[in-house]
Amino acid sequence: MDADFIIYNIGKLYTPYLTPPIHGKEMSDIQVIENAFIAIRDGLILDFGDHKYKQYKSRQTKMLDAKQMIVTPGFIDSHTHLVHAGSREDEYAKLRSGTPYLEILKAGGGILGTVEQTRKASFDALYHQAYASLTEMMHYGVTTVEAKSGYGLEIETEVKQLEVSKKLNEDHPVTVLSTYMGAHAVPREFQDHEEDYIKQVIADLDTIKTLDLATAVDVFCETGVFSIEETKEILERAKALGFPIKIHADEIDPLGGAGLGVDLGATSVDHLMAISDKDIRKLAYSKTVANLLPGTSFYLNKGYAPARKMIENQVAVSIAGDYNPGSCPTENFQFIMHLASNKLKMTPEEILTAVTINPAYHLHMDHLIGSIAKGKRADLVILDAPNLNYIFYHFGVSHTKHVMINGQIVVEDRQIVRES
Ligand code: IZC
Ligand code: ZN
Repeated sequence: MDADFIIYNIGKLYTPYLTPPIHGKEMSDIQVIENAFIAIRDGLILDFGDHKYKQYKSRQTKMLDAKQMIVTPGFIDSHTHLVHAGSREDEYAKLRSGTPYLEILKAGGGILGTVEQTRKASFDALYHQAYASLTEMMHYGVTTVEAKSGYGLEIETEVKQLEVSKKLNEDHPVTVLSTYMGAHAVPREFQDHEEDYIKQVIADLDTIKTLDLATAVDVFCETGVFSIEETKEILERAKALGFPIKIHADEIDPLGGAGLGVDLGATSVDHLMAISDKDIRKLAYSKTVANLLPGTSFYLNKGYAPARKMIENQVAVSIAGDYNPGSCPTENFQFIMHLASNKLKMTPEEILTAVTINPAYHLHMDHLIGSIAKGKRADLVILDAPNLNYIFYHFGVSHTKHVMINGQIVVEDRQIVRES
């Protein structure tokens, strides 16, 4: 069968190949093919390997010489707060001088400041700001992004945010998956009667379901935000409606959100800087993926999640960027991957698993993306590096040479060639 596109002369092709969730020690198990090719047809991978690709070549086939560079599956950023208005550089000085993140929120700033701006922002303003961030992420090799709502904290703005994500998914080459996060903070107007806000979120879940605007539901389970009991109440309703669920868990205080996530069958539990040993053991061999966000530890100058302990205990780990205006204002996913290496002490192979097949699994997308496999989507990154180790060692820059999404080149020679 003829290919539409062939990438040839690949120095080394790296891909996970085991069935996810890939736990602990198996995360190092990566397939490496030298002098490889990938043949693509109708946006999907037709074949790949180190044998001859000539059989797939016709006069119409587009050819891309990878010039001995390396190729990996497109990176999946499985935790972002992509759609929001404004920025919070005024808080940066406070954070730097030691004011805790939760104290800023308690004083009515932080998330609530972004809520105020997002409520006021037009659909177009939100769309353009998020569009530009998405393009920046794509430049770093990200081909799928999860985007949470949670800056409305009332149904109109939550719907506006989710509709922006939906339109971005339609217009932008990057795949955008939406998560409803009405339980991101308690809005100012409910500060004295938080229980009514929980009721509101639970009622709004029905609306989100009816409008089909989200593929998952998330809750910020943290001191001063939502307790374990409140998180459970909201997520049990979400589950009853058929939503996959996830939790911002044990980020600052060890409340036990990770353990709750396993009990409820969450697809992922995210952050986990303060996770207990008991909850690490609960996560071991489970279907709940530990989604670690080292960029947040870096920016907030906090401790890092105990990734090595999790991997040694057979937890399935993924890594995400957490792009947001308050605790991780960067779209540089390759820097996040460097932090996973330098601070979480993960190996290059573990990190590759953690940014491809494991996030694909917890986003329920592993049948389509997350590895280089026949029949999967041709979402690929060609990196200007001699081997996988190099991209973690040479940090702070983008190693991306070309990016392909759905069989189309979207970044060519470091330039964005297709934005929509
Ligand atoms: O806007 O501060 N942690 N949510 C939970 C965030 C960070 C986003 C923000
Ligand atoms: Zn988050």
